[in-house]
Amino acid sequence: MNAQNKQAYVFPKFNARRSPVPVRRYNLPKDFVFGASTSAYQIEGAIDPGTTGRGRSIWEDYFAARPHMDNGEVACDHYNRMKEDVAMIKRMGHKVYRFSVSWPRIMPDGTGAVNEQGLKFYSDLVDELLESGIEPYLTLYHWDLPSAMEKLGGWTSRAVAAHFADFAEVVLRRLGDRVKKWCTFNEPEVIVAGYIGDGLAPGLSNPKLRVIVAHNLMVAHGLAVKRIRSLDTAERLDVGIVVNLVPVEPATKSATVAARKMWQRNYAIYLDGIFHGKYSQVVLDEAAATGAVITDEDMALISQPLDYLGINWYLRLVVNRQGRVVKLPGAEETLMGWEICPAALSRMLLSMNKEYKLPPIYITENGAALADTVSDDGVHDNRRMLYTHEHLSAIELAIAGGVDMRGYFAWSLMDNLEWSLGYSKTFGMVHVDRKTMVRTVKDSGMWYSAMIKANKRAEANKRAKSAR
Ligand code: PNW
Repeated sequence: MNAQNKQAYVFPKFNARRSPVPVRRYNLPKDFVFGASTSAYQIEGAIDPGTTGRGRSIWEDYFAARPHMDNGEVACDHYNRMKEDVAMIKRMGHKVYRFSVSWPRIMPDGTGAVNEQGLKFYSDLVDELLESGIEPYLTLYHWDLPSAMEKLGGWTSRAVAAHFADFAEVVLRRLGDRVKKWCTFNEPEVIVAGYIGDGLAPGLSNPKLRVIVAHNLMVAHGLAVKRIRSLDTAERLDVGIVVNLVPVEPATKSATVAARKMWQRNYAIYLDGIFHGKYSQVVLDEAAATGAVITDEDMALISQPLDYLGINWYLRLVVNRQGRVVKLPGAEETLMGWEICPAALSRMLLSMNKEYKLPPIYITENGAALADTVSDDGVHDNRRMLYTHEHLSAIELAIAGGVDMRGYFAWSLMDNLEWSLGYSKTFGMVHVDRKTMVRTVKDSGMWYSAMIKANKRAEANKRAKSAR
């Protein structure tokens, strides 16, 4: 297919006056930004080293060992449709776009030689975004580790942490003149899952690695932050990290201790390291039992000040006194089996704000895998529209309670490779036809777009009034 006959994207009609979900102005701070997130491996495709110069990642290894699964060979073919995709994002009215760069695309062996073709792809993407009035939010690592790095021990290895900082420098030297928002890691907790046994690359299942990998990732984060700040342009840049947080709520009062421990062990470990400069006792006990080495020097690296915190929010968990997850009667779930519970997002943000001295916060991912209705007149997904509205309302509540929230990114811009779950779990606000690759903005995407416009208009009116 050449560029001319490629039908890029479809915008069905959407009548905001008939919308089942309100298109309204939320009470948000001025300059609050709206956009969507993606990640390199989930959308790019073009993983063939012969034509792209890209190196192999642990996900090719993972899928090679599991040939029955969907894989990332084509994904959304974004590598070949980047310009059309940016045009679509612009037309949707998004002001920001969060994406990740692929380490093996930029440095095929993880260290040493740089693949200019790969680096240029991201440089072109950034130019295209800026020319379209969209601010890029760049994530350095969203799970596609070069295979060569896994051979060194992957995220159990300090050498890999050091190579990561070098990789960060390569990207920064090329894009640091245009990208202002930098993120080291996406979801350390889920990266750890790939080592302790939860169906993600590299596909290990050794529970003893939990704290070792978690801590090493935080050291890698610290090294990268330090490196970025040491480079000339660094004062102008905002550097942060993205963590996935799942509040653990007690089913009964007697489950309070169990709930707290699970939260500390899996999620607060990152917040404690970054914002308190020390881990909780549960984590320290596990570190001692599994041989994780944690020094004061490490903790100083990890707790360097950040310009922002990104939070990916999908679900809450409820546990009983034994610390086992229970389902509450009436709980509504997505196709991932994740409970839809926006109230828990407000509660979590408000309680975190008391417990930590937090920098500005972005919700860097939030969304739902749901069954969409694809028809001739569009792709209907009322529940996703409502889900987004409910979560924005939850954020509004947190803001009213004093939390410094700066933006919201929907997960995801478009239907993509949901890792080991393949293409069946669709989170997009844009539908992607798996055969033709044609993008169709779903009703939720049209609603989101109308909502962004309404909020921008309200903001402009407010400014005009205060100027008078
Ligand atoms: C995130 N959990 O992963 C990732 O950043 C995306 O790449 C992914 O597609 C998206 O969420 C949807 O899964 C998560 O179990 C994986 O809590 C697991 C969890 C949360 C986020």
